[in-house]
Amino acid sequence: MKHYITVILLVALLTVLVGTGLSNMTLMPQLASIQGTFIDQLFHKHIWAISFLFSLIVGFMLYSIVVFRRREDDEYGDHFEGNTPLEIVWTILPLATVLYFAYLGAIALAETRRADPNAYNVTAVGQQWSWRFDYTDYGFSSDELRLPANRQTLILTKSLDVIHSFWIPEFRVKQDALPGEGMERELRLTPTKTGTFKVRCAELCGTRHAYMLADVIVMEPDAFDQWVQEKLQGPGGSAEERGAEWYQQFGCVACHTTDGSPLVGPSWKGLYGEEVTLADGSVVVADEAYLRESILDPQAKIVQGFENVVMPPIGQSMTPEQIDDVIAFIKSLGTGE
Ligand code: HEC
Ligand SMILES: [Cu+2]
Repeated sequence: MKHYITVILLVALLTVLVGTGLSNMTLMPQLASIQGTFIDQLFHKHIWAISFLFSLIVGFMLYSIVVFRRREDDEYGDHFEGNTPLEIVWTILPLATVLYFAYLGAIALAETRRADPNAYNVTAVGQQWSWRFDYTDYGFSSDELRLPANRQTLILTKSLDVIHSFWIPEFRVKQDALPGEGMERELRLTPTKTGTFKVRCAELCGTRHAYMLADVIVMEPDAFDQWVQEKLQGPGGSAEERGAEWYQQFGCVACHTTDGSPLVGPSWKGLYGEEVTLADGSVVVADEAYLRESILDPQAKIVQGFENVVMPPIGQSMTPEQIDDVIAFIKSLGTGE
């Protein structure tokens, strides 16, 4: 009996030490959304559950190793087989714990999906290897995600090529972006802190997966409305300047450079008017028609040496004017001859 009391006290003490230690370590980035609070509450309960389990196992083990170690004059220990009451206890207790956590998890999941009827809509489009945000209520797109603080945004995720995953660690919640018609998924975000965060892709999606980041800027509602007004006016300037903007916004920048160094796709420097060798060995001149076709139907002509990467059909989400602007931008990067 004396042994049991000592071990129980030891386990209780260890639990408090380990649990307090883990709770005070900064295991997670700052919390910046309402949905994230439910995830953090779950984490908090898990930390105490694992602290107790750890202490139970390690406490019993250390105590036995020290107190019941073999001494010179020891006999062999008693031999016994099974202990029915103990087995019943260690089946029912873990089962009850797991069911309890499943229940907590289901409630937390429901809370993160709680809909605000005033939520406004943004479609997050993943493609290798960038994000684009379509503000469908307003009709413009952006390569950074700007959100007003303390208002819910309903994010629809989708992908143009492979499976990506939309994740802002400070907001905790995460959603896959899937390719294909009708495969959009919902994610609700209510940011609680202004500041700059990052969306990252949480699903390994190819060579430059680690660089698939986008800025998330949470703003005061007034500043957000002002930004919306600016975006609604569209980028001003010449066709080249607008083209440079689309180059960023539609994610061409993830695969094409403008300085001559090849990335995942060929560089655009000096591309216009150049003779391009295709995968089948034929040669074409990179005129406007070729560029337009390469953007709208990337698989029609494959450039030699780039057979292994599939350019996503981004051109289909661009307006003809935007494509004209991009072509003007490519022309401004010098001609082949
Ligand atoms: C995932 C990487 C990727 C992205 C993003 C991408 N491309 Fe490409 N692009 C390629 C690859 C690879 C090739 C070469 C193979 C081919 O012809 O399909 C290519 C070829 C091209 C060509 C022909 C280039 C040449 O040297 O003949 C043009 C023009 C082009 N892309 C335009 C665009 C535009 C405009 C965008 C953005 C709207 C874009 N690309 C986004 C990978 C990409
Ligand atoms: Cu990705």
